[in-house]
Amino acid sequence: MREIVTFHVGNCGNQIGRQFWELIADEHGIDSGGHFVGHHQLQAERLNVYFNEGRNRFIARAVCLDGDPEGIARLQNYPSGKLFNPENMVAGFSSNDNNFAKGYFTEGAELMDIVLESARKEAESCDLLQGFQIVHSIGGGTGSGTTALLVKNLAEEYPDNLISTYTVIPSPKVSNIVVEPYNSILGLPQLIENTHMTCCYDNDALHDICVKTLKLSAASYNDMNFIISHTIAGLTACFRFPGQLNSDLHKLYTNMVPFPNYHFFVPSFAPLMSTHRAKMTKLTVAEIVYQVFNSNNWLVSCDTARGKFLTAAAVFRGRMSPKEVDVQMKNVQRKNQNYFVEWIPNNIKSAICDIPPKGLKMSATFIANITSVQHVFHRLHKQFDALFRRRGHVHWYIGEGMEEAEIIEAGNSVKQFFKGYQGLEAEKDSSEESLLCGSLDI
Ligand SMILES: Nc1nc2c(ncn2[C@@H]2O[C@H](COP(=O)(O)OP(=O)(O)OP(=O)(O)O)[C@@H](O)[C@H]2O)c(=O)[nH]1
Ligand SMILES: [Mg+2]
Repeated sequence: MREIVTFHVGNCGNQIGRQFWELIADEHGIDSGGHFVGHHQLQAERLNVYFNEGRNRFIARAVCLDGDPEGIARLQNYPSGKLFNPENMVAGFSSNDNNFAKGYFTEGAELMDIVLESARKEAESCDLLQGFQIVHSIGGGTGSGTTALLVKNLAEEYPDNLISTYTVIPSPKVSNIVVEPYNSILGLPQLIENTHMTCCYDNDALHDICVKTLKLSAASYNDMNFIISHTIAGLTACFRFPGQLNSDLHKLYTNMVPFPNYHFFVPSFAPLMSTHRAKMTKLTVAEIVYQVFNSNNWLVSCDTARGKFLTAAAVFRGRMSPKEVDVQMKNVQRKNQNYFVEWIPNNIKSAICDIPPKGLKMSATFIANITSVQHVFHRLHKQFDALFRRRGHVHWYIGEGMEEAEIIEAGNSVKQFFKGYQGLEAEKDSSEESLLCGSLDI
């Protein structure tokens, strides 16, 4: 069996991570005590990809870390807390105060030996480890700094394994922590260099989905995490249930990433509808396909019509006709040929997993390696630049041993990175200019 080790880092990582495990435990028939109570062979067949089998019960193969001990205590106090191995719960003495430098150089760094030791134990007990997945927010001190350090160490120690991250991007619509652009810009270079796949979850887009699409009165973390954890469960359904396409991290990596550094994915999920609309809408394959390509369902704020798809993958869940899926997906590609780079043939892969998520008859999760993701980096860099030009708040970072030159270097490397996306788009023919302000024809 090809196993995956999961890390939750910081408050956000642990909240979303917990919800992810609750969802997949339920899908595999594991109760909160870790006992298998499922009714179907399919639920058990690939359980070992994510769960360790202990004496009479299954345990999440997860390492949960947070500078803040209360975050870890909270996690353990949930009914699902028993799914986790207490030896893999790593807490510091206090939060890293929204400071990348604390998470990377000082307080977070002190936890790294314990974290890596837990990871080693997990990796050694695997039959054939395929890689790691990390859930975190790049805005927090622990989520940015300690994740960056973790990724660096994992890349050095496990050069043959893949590292994927589920990365929450900060937005002023959701958080008022002024130094988040610093943390993001300082954390991104490690993600660019040392991870293989990064699925971005932009709180800006998630906020708008909650308020505008789902018509909720406000966007709470719980609501946003519900969407995020469902897309992680959707994407990993191919790893967790039998099937051929994108059935492990390596296959997904091969299909999705044409150039190693350009591995930042924009996810979308369907169905996403207000309760009112859900009552009026018949859920069909056509509706699901319409929604995943609709930028209102994209979990990153970027204009789909201002980019090109390098690659994409969709995971449909539920009982549906494969032919219908194929027809609908081909239809979108045919109508929007100009939005797909022509030099990667068959660049959208669709997999179908018969088992729908709980409470739905069908769903789809989609990830796009699309050049418009650059706009998120651009946005973060702009916010960073406005602060850094005035050296605002820099002393917090210098005080933890960072040098100004390191901040400058991180800023330059992110800038260079997002300019690289423009190079990938450069082949656009001029006839596309008229489409720039439009949207995909679905
Ligand atoms: N979507 C989502 N975003 C969150 C959640 N919790 C925090 N965030 C966002 O993540 C950023 C803060 O990161 P945290 O995870 O709270 O910080 P941390 O990693 O624990 O780091 P420190 O507390 O500074 O040590 C902000 O941009 C928040 O808006 C969550 O549960 N869901
Ligand atoms: Mg915290």
